[in-house]
Amino acid sequence: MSQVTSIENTVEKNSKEKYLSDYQVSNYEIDSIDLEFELYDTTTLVKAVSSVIRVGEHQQPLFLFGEQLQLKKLLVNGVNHPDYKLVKGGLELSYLPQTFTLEIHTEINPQANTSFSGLYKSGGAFCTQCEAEGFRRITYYLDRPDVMAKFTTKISADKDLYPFLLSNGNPVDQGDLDNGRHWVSWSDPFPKPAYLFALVGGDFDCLKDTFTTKSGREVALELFVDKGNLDKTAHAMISLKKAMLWDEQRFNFEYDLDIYMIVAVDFFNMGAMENKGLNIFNSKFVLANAQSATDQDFLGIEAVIGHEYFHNWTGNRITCRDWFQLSLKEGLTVFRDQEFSSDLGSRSVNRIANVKTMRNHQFAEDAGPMSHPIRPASVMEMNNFYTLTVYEKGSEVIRMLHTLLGEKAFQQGMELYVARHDGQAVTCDDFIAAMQDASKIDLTLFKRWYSQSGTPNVHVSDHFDLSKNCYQMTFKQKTQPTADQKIKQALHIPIAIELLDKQGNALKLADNKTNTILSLTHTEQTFVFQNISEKPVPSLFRGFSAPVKYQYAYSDLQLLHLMNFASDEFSRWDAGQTLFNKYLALNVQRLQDKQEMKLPALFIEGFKGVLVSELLDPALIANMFEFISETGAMELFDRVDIEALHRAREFMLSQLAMALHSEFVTVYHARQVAGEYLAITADIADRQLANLALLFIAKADPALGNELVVKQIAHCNNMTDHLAGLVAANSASLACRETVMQDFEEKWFENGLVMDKWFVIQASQDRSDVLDNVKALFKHRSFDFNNPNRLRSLVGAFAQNNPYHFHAEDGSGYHFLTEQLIKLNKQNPQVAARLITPLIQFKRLDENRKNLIKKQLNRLLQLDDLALDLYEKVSKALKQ
Ligand code: B3K
Ligand code: ZN
Repeated sequence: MSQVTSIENTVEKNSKEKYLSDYQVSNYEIDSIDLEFELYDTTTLVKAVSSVIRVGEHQQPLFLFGEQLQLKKLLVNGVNHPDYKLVKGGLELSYLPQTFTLEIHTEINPQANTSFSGLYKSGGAFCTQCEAEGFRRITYYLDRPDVMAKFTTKISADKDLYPFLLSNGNPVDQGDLDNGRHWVSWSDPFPKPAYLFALVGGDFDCLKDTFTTKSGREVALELFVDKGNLDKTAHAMISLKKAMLWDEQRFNFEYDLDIYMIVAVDFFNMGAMENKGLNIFNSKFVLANAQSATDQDFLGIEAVIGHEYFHNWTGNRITCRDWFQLSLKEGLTVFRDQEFSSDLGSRSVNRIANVKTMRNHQFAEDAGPMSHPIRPASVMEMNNFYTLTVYEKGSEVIRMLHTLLGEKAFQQGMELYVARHDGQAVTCDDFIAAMQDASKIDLTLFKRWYSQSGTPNVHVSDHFDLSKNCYQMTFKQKTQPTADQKIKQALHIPIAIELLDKQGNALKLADNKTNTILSLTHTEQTFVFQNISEKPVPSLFRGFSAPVKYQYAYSDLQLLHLMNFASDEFSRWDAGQTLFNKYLALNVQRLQDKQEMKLPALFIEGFKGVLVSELLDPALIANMFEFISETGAMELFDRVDIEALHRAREFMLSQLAMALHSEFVTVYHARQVAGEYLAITADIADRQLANLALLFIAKADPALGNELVVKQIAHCNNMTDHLAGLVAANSASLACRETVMQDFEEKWFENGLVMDKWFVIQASQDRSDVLDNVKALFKHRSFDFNNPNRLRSLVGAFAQNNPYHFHAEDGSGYHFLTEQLIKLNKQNPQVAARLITPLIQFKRLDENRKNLIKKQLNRLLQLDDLALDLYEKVSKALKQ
């Protein structure tokens, strides 16, 4: 079929941007698709037989998406169909009957697929990644989420090399073939969009278990990992079973197939993928034992296993009509996984972690060139919109709904959503409609959160009238114009508050309650509180009740009051952060004015009170001392002075370290966890606090720090404490640094996931030759440029976690990152487009740095084969 691939048939079809407002229902539907794969490394054959139905009366052609495919055969109702042409991005078929069977044979090359989208090889195994638009790299298809079909899959491959052949749904049959090959067939009874298709072929170790659902059905659970890794699978399996139970108990959602499989692979662009019945995971979010994984890894695994499992209802059973609706499934599923982690562990600690992500990263995205609402209005490359905004801010929007409705009405809304839309591909509006109808709360204004980008600023002022026992609070909201949207309107902002008296008691407000939710719905609004007999200290945005920045003219004493008495632990932490940020800004200013930096005694005293507290959760204490990152702090300034910011932050940490030295030493010893390693909340909290103390001890007293680090590394029975030792040794350049780093490398060089931690430390070092070191590490025996995890831990960590050196005045950091992006542009554009983030968020930098960055971005723009993923970000950044 040579005419098929001839270039004459190729015509331009798409312009670069796609718009939500252009959405049209598909002019054809596909009911079912039967796939057959003959797996070979470089020439895999795919036969796809679909039953297609024309929607309505029209003579329009059928356009099927396809990329990197070789068309081998095309039949309509069993006979050759000459009326087709290959066009850019796909295949166009004309003169089709009303309903027909479409048979398409394609050949693909998994071995050559370095972008890890579609069917590719991870190590020795075949695997797939189809979200968002990877299925079109497998066969020509209506690859859009609102086309939902029943899939069957038959796979054949060499039996020795690929004893396990997996796909979605339930296993049906299997058999042997000639030449040492075998086959397995699968059937998925639930209609699904192509992005949820998955296939795996490989040789694995398998951990098996079962889960009995609330209606008494037994589900087989199978976890596949590379051979030799079975000792690192228990935690993932336990997490899965916890997730299945939790989803039944909290959301009344029961699993629907007879089998649930998870496969861990080493080469994967993101964290994991929720393919129906066959999740594929980055091995980072599966493999863990005490020796190889930290407490944070254990918690991350639990969260991601939960997240992908929760998608079975919020994402798979009910999916997105189009990709602009991505937050429909992602914001909601992140909310659900955050609730899962909070119900299982500490709610406040989880809340703090989520807010850190918002403030340290999402706020910058919302203020940068890629700013978009949680439901974007236009997109060039869909993979660029799996963002902190769609995911994390999307979850904050769901959380605000939860706050406004309360758990009961929220769950009624969920129930109605499922009753209305199970088995459908729907929109964010459909979700809000269900919430509104179930709760009878008007969400018309609230919906604006879906279409407006940017972080609102809320300015709070107050007035107390003693003669009338009356306290008034005035809130003004304003959202600055963003790159994508000039005009901003008022949003519905829920503000959870509490008013504290001088003794630290919460005052009674309406209904005898000590806290309340105010609904800010206008640009400016005043709320009046009667029967207030003294001027209170307001605790604002308790639990981060809205994803906003807010200002109130707190005095230092008021912030200390909140740190001590706010009933919400998050608010205590938040007050500490506000106090820190205030002095950070002041000290930056002092440096710029060539004055001496200062930290008042009351600041130190306030934090001392926290550190020695017997009452506070040790994890909360540790969090109180984990201040805004340098990257996050850049958001606090209109013009950021990289040098001064770095010095001021270091100064403040050193002051705390020196002033509270003996307290840190006491806490360090008091919080040692004895006995067997357990990743349980209480032990995790103690380790977190002890290791935080170690960091401060090393800063103030390197000799003692060195002694403690060496001892800790020699005696610990887990990765958390071992790694914390390395981090302390590096951050304070302790004498043992070289030795402990080398010993670690010797011990772990064969384990890429563990070495990622070591690469991150190398890339995050505060030393003038750090970039040379990073470059040299490209030759390290554990480094592999083709592995996205390795790239993120070396290149990503340098660019993202080491702003002081990445933003070196000579532009060397920018040049280095650009070099890597050029290499990755063709090889793996998705990963490249993730790594570029710190290079496009430059608007707060000085002119010199801005110009250096623009020079590098222009270099990228001039590449003749610049991938759309990078083009979208580079062109938007340069437009700023
Ligand atoms: N849905 C996937 C992410 C797919 C990313 C495609 N570039 C994982 C998740 O959010 O659960
Ligand atoms: Zn998700």
